[in-house]
Amino acid sequence: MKKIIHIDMDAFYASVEIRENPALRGKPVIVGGDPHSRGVVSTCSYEARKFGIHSGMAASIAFRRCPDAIFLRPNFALYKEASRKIRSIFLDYTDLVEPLSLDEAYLDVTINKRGIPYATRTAREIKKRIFQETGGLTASAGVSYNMFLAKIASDMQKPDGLTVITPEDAPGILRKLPIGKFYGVGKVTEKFMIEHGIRNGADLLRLSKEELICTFGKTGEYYYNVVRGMDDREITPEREAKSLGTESTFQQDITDMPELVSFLRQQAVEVAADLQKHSLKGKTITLKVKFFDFRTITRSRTIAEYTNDPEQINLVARELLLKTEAEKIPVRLIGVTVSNFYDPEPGESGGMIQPEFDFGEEL
Ligand code: TTP
Ligand code: MG
Repeated sequence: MKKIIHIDMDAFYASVEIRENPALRGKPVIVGGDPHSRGVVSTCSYEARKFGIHSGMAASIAFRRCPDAIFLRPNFALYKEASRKIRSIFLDYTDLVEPLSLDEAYLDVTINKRGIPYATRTAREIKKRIFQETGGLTASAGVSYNMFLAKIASDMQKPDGLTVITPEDAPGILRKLPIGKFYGVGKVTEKFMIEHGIRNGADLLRLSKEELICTFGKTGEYYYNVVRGMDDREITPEREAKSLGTESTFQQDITDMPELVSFLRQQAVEVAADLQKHSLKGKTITLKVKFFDFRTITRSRTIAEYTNDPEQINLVARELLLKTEAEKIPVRLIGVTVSNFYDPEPGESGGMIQPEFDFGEEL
């Protein structure tokens, strides 16, 4: 039997914002668009959820429900940074990691790199490391014997939950599960199903495979199986990255060159470790610097030999840094990326795929 963990960060964007500004802790915090125009809520803290506020809602409605809430615009670079950290933690346990979004991933830990015999213990350790290594963000974990059930489990005791669904538990949980909570059932399908008397797993169980296929096509077969706790999907690891990098936004802009140089060294060490973890070597080293006024520059150099050596990456990145105006202009963010990988089987890996934690879409 497989051992699958699903990890989902709690109130992700909002939690990152609260970490950045601890004065927000305990308050209703809403991340999204402008409440006084046509903005939409991306997410909100659990305190805001008590007012009936949720993702996807018009921010103006959220404002009416809780005028005292703190409304923030999203800061994607920060979320990507946290996402990159959690993914690197996952890879310490298994290469079979399938991210669903910035804050969510499936892990197959049937065989895990640390030799931990229990998936539950692995999940507990991952949660703890996420907390420690992202500056106090919490995640909820679900543990089960397939992807469908692991995802249901992670949602059962949010926030900061750890839920296991065993083969014995599964039938009872699935019978009670509201139809909208079945992964793959979106708002439209949910409405359709409820209109046809399918409100939960128990209702779904009454339908034959033929009826379901007739109504929903191939998805019907999926519904038939998952409501019986059957899901034989395999975890598909992230498509091969074409670059690996890291970046840090500083709490306060930095003007001191030695301090920047020392940050850069840390980043070179991190990137090198990531490359080694993936058994990759690259030839092009790119430095990214964002100044206090958000002006962003990137500088690259391609070296003669493929490398994943922290010293060599650091050396090149530092030379690139010394040629920038970083000494004169306060720096808000720096990052190092290595690309141009050695590819033993050219053609295997498809086109240019930029991982999400590569350069952000910010200015
Ligand atoms: P979710 O995991 O769905 O939500 P969440 O992490 O904020 O809260 P929780 O998991 O504790 O219920 O989504 C992850 C992030 O994706 C979320 O923080 C913001 C973003 N998001 C949107 O921008 N729009 C949306 O409609 C949703 C659902 C999420
Ligand atoms: Mg989440």
